[in-house]
Amino acid sequence: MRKTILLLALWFVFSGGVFAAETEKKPNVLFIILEDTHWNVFGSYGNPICQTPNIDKLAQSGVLFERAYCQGSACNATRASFINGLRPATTRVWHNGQRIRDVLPEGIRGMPELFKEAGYTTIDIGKFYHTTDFAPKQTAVFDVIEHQSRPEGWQGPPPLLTFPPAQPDWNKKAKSRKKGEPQNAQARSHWYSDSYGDSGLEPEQEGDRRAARVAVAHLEKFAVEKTPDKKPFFLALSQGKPHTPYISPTKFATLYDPETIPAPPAPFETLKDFPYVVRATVGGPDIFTQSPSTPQEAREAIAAYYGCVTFVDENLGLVFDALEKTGLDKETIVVLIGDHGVHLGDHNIWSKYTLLEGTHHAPLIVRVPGAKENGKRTKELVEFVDLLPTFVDYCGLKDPGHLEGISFRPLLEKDVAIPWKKAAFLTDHDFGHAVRTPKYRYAEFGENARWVADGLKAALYDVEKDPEEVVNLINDPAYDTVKKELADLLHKGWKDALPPGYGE
Ligand SMILES: [Ca+2]
Repeated sequence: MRKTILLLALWFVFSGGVFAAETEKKPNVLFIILEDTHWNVFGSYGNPICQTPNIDKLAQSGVLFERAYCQGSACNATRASFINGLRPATTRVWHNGQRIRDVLPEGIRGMPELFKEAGYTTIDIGKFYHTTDFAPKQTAVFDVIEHQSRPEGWQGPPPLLTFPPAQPDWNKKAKSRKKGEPQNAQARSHWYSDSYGDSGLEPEQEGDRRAARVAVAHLEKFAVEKTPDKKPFFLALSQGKPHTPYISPTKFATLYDPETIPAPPAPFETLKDFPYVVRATVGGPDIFTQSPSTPQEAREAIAAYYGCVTFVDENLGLVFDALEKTGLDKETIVVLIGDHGVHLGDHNIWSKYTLLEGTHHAPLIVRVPGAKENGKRTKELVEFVDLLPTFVDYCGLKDPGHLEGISFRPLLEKDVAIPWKKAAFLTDHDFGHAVRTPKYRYAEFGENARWVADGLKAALYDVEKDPEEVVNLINDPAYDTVKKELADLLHKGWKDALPPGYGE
């Protein structure tokens, strides 16, 4: 008996008191998914203007990943990838038009299925998969679905909170550049992607605020439950912002003065012969759809985007406060991501869908109670496909055997520098594939790159020296060896880039 206690004590000391899959109570998981989030928009990532005090507090008490990369280039592809721990080549979900139910191979079990099988209560608040209709079977696994359409035949509980309908105040004007709109365009433009500014709603009328309120209500309900067989929870909370349209309540829409916003980095000229040139010259898919932004419009849109981010931060502050007040913060893993990145006017590009840094580089903050590295930041490369393996590791989920990432738990608990992934692997349906190492980005534009014409077939950036990606080195003979090494890495694939001892 004494020996057992001693061994247990030793284990606790050496494990740092962090959750262990089999021997400890399973941790709860709060998985926060923001939309289209620029990798450095939070104060904790170095943004000097955009205010995100609540997210920064999470970063200060957890681990901030400076180099986190999603695998797909838009909602549907990236979500199908990280939810299932698979890369787009395996999910077969490459773009936003594909229904997951038509293409995802049979037998794949992702976050909802694995958490539920492991005895968790599974709660979805807001968007999880791209749409419920795309993934009805997977969405139906959730025990609770709020602020998201429910699959046909789903028999879960009614909403915990109800809210009155919200009618925007049309006198508050969001800016819209959509041309040829009908006469009621001023009102309709509030909901168009191609607009920015005031949403015409009060904060408490906004869907994102309401989703946060629902999350708070679920946390408070969980905290007072006393049943002996109480299950841990997996709560996925999404915020629709800062996706376009960049509209938010007055307080946030007017928070940042466009005159104080610097012009976007990376001039358009650096894209010479690139497949993105058409998009960058005739307009983007989400905002400035008709023609490129003027310098003034770019500053205004970025200010409006920052307003959306600060609004989201305030919403999350309510959730983080509830975690602390209930004491659940001590037994809950918190993970915050942007589902993918976004270009805010760099290279004349708005939106995503490129093989440049803006699309796949996204924020990732993780707080595991008691983890040794909490309070630090890491430059090690992680991929969003690593999220599910990490949950498997911490939460005692059954490994489904098909995962294409690795648990980054060692990065949260390491005492010394350890060898880590050599590269992140990135895809875009229209443009091809890329590999990102700590120093370089190398991209090959594929057959789907509809606008390649006689332009470049590949691109190489020294991102360490040139973080804005303005000097394409692909035709520079001094980089021939680097080019060959990176092309080999890209063609060999992700398994070859794993740390020693993984994937063998
Ligand atoms: Ca998105």
